[in-house]
Amino acid sequence: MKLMVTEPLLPDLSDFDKYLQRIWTNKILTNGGPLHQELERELACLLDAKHISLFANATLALAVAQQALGLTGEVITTPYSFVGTAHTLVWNNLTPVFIDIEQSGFNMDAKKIKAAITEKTSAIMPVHCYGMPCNVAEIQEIADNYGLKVIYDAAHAFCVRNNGKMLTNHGDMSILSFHATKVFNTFEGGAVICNDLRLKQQLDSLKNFGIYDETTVTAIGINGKMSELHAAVGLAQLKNIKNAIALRKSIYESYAQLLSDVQGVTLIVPPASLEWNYAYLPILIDNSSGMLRNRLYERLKTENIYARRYFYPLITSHQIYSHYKRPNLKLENAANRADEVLCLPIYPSLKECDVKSVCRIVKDELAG
Ligand code: T4K
Repeated sequence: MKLMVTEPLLPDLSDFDKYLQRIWTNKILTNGGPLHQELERELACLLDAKHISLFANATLALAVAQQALGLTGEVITTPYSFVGTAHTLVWNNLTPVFIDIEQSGFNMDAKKIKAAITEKTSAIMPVHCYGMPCNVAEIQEIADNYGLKVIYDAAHAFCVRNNGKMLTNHGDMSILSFHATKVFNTFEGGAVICNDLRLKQQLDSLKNFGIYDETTVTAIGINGKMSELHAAVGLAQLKNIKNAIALRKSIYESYAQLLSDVQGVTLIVPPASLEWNYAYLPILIDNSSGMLRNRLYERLKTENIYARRYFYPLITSHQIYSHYKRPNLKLENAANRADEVLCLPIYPSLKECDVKSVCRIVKDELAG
């Protein structure tokens, strides 16, 4: 049997069916229908969000959010992310300016932001990688001092609380992904969280072609709407989400215990202030230029275990991004992390015996 890096959370079919009955009865399939509205309300409550706008996926949500904030010129971001993060900037004719991540950790190094600011900079777009919090206080202070917007790619940060506050309530906007591979999924989907009603109205307009009413179009929008079917999946998923995160936590704890005595392997240790969502299980393999990590990755594959190297290669290592690299902005930590990281399988239905098998192979390969 194959073990993949993740397996999607699926709702109980009978719960889902109740929502399908409602769609079939009221015949509203999309365009902000009743299930869409209900999911927005339920998510706002779960995530302590003032305003939330659902989208067809996080990529469209990021792109529309950048337009709603009126970003121009350059946006400071991280090379250690999914390519979609940077793609959205380029699609909006913005220039991504990549800065390094922290020496230990996975997120943008706030200390490196100032050196990247120019007269063209309009925003900072950090990523809460694996749902681990960025240095939100320092990032906000710099943004305030320089008059910049902050837009968090929080694709991994569903339901993460730090120091008692939802991580998605920082910055001007936070974007969540509800893709099949995420902690909470609507098959495909995403959302923008913000504190400003005017921005929420703008997001809602932009994701619906900029239509104001039957005869008035006020913005050059796009179709970024979430359908009623996807909202139905989301509503049915919500019934089980806390349990799903609890199961992820216990799987993380098994890994942490089983790998604790393995030399050269480092796991994320969530600080006491953090209520994490255990979205990913990245381990760092202490080695030079990724050789040992790659050997382990291949060995796991031969045993039918499909770990993933999120995020190798760095965004800036792709030819299409090479000309965005700035010689004065070194990306050494990000390059090292990309060579060290391996994300092991983690998902609510993963069995304890499978965790043991993965750890046995990790130990065996690294000892050999
Ligand atoms: N920002 C960040 C920081 C992100 O990580 C992402 C997405 C985005 C923005 C954009 O969000 P969306 O626009 O997608 O909402 C996956 C996902 O496709 C992608 O959503 C995700 N990040 C990225 C980190 O991972 P791949 O290329 O690894 O996907 P794939 O198809 O290889 O799936 C991984 C494993 O999951 C498979 O081996 C098996 C399992 N799987 C996957 C799917 C799609 C299933 O069991 N069932 C499924 O339906 O990119």
